[in-house]
This record gives sequence, C-alpha cells and structure tokens, in this order.
Amino acid sequence: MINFNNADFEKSIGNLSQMTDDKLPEIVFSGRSNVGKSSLINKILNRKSLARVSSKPGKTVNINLYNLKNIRFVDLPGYGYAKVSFDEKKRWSNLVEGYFRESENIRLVVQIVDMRHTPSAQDFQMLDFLYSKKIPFIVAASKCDKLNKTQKDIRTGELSDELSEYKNINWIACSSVTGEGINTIKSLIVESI
Ligand SMILES: Nc1nc2c(ncn2[C@@H]2O[C@H](COP(=O)(O)OP(=O)(O)O)[C@@H](O)[C@H]2O)c(=O)[nH]1
Ligand SMILES: [Mg+2]
Repeated sequence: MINFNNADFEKSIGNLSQMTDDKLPEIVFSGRSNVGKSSLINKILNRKSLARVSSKPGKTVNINLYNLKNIRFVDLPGYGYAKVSFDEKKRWSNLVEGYFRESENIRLVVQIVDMRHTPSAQDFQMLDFLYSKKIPFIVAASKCDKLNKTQKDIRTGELSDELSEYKNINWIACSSVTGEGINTIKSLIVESI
C-alpha cells in the first residue's frame, strides 16, 4: 500500500554520500528544467507546494527527496537549462550518473517530457540511457492542458512515433493543472512497487 497523501520533504542533497541507506523503494522523477517536475510531484502527493514550483528554470543541482513512509520519491535535478556553467553541468552529470550507478532501489523512473514539443536531444539521451540500462520507466507528457483538442490529437500521434523505438513503454498525457493522467501515473507507480 502506498499512501500518496502522507509525504514529507526529507532532504535536498548535493552529494551522493548524503543518501540514506535504508533500502526504501525509489520512484525517480527526471526531466528538463521547467518541464513541470515539481508540479507533477505536488499533484501526485496532493500538496500545494511540497516541491517548489518555479516560473524560471532552476539552477540548483540537487536531488530532492520526499519520504512517503514506505517509499521514496527522488526528484533529480533538471537538465537542459542553457545558462548553466560548465562546472554546474559537470556537477549535474556526476550526481545523476552517480545516482543511477549506485542506487539499488529504483523501482520506476517517471521521465517527464513536454507534450507540446518533440523531446529534446537531452530527453532522448535520457530515454536511451534508461532503455539501454533496462531501468523501468514511463514517460509523463506534461502540460497537456496547453493543447487544444486538435493539437492534442496531432501530438498524440507524433509522440507515439517519437517514442516508438522504446518497445512496450507506457506514455501518459498529463497535466498538473487539470489532473489529467495523474491517476494513471499513480497506478503505474503502485504497480512498480
Ligand atoms: N499549464 C501547465 N503549466 C504547468 C504544468 N506543470 C508545470 N507548469 C508550469 O511550468 C512551470 C515550471 O514548473 P515546475 O513544476 O517548477 O517545473 P520543474 O522545473 O520541472 O520542476 C511553472 O510555471 C508551472 O506552473 C502543467 O501541467 N500545465
Ligand atoms: Mg523543480
């Protein structure tokens, strides 16, 4: 049983040695900066502002951890923000690559892409990485409320094609504004545990 309504912020870490070694199953959220990662986490957890939502792409290269008692949500630092320095990019890759290398408790990665656009080169890099390493993942296509019916139909077909090389991967149109897709994502999280 997962109680999505009983989450606490655990901590924000800039170094993998700060990870708690308690074998809690982990649900990982990954995506480009500003794609709607924090908003999605808040929506799933039924909270207004547990995860900080920002109108500007964030620069903090930290992993944020949320504890749901018997599982942990792992909020990876966003990527793809153009204005970060070489050092910050280096910090991002050390932290994220290190996390995937060292964690033995990943049950599911929720890879978030913006429904309105073709996934970026970095999104595809992330998807290729997850797929080739056989890490279980789903794709959450965020901000679907920003598309009208016609646009949504078009993007649904296109995104299916764009993701077609990842066999048997679920992708879900979702919105943190309307709540569309959130229950499906929650079910897939439950199934993964
Ligand atoms: N319309 C709409 N806006 C969203 C949605 N999700 C996030 N946003 C907005 O996108 C911006 C970035 O969101 P945030 O959750 O901080 O993204 P993060 O950087 O990936 O954590 C904020 O202005 C949010 O209000 C969504 O599903 N629909
Ligand atoms: Mg965020």
